[in-house]
Amino acid sequence: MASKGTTQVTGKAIWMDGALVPWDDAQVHVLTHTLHYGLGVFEGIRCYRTADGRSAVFRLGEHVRRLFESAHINLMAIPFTPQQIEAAILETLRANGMAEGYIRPLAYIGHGAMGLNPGDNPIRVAIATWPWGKYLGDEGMELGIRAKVSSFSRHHVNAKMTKGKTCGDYVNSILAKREALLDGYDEAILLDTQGLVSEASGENIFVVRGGEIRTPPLPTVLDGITRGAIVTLARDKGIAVAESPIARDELYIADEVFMTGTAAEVTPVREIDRRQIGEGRRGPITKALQAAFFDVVAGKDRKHEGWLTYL
Ligand code: PPE
Repeated sequence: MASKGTTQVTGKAIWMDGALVPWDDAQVHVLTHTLHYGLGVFEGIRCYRTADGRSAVFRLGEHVRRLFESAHINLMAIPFTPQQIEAAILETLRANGMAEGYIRPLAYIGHGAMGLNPGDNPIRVAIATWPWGKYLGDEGMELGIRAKVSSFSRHHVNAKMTKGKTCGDYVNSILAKREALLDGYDEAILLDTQGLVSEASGENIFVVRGGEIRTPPLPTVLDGITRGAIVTLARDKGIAVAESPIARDELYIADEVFMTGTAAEVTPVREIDRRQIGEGRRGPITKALQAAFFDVVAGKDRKHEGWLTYL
C-alpha cells in the first residue's frame, strides 16, 4: 500500500541511451556518478488523451528545450539532439501503450571516474513513462489542498541554479515535502533566502486578489512550463497577471491561491499555515483557469493547439 504522496510505478519498457529495454533491465552501475553527487538533470512531461480519442504530449518542445538548458547550465553535453529525444519520448509512450500519463526523461553521468570531477564519464539518458493521476489528490483538485510554509528555505539563487531541473537540488524539495506531510499538510511552500515566497516543492505558486493575479518573478523560481501556459490563458481571458515579489502574509490575505506544475497541473490551495484562504475552497479564477488548462490538454482549445504534439 503506497503511503500518502507516493506513486508506485511500473511499465513495459524504458528507453536507455538510444534503445528500448525491458522495464526490469533498466539498471545502472552502483558507481554511477549522479547517484553519489546528484549532478543530473530531468524533466517531467504529461501526455493526455484528447477529446477526439487521440493522445497528445503537452508542450513537448519546451520541455525538451528545458532539459537541454538544464544540461547546459550544469556543463553536461547530452549525446543526442533535441529532435532525437523528442522522437524517443514518443517511441517510449507507444512502446508502453500509454495513451495518458507522465514522462520522465533523465540525463545523468555514468560510471568510470569517481570524485567530484566527473571527467569523461559518459552522459547517459533514460526515458521512462508511467500512469500518474492527480498529483495532490482528486479531492485537492476540487476542494483545494492545505499547505505549510516550510521551515526549509529555497536555495540561494547562486547555490541552486533555478533555471535548471537538477537532480541534487531536489533534496531541498524532498526535505520540505516530507516535513509538510509529516505535519499533516499536503504541500510545502518555500521562501527564498530573503524570506519572500518562491515556489512549492514541485510547483509554481500564484495568488489572486481583487481580480488580479500575481506570481513570484523568474530569477528565483523554475520557469515552469505550466506557469507560462497559465499566464497566457489568464491574459487571454483579460485577467491581469504580474510577476512580482510576494511576502508570506500576502498568501494569507489572498482571495485565492493556486499552484501549477506538470504533475500538479492547476491545484487550488484552501488553507496555508492554518489560515483559511479566501472562502476556503477553490475560487472562481482558479476554477476558470483549471477549466481552460484542461480544455487545452484535451485538444478543445484551437488557439493553443500548437502546445500539443499528437502521438
Ligand atoms: N517548481 C519546481 C521546483 C518544480 O519541480 C516544478 C515541476 C515546477 C515548479 C513546475 O514546472 P512545470 O512542470 O514546468 O510546470 N515539478 C516536477 C516534479 C514533480 C515530481 O514529484 O517529480 C513536475 O511537475 O513534473
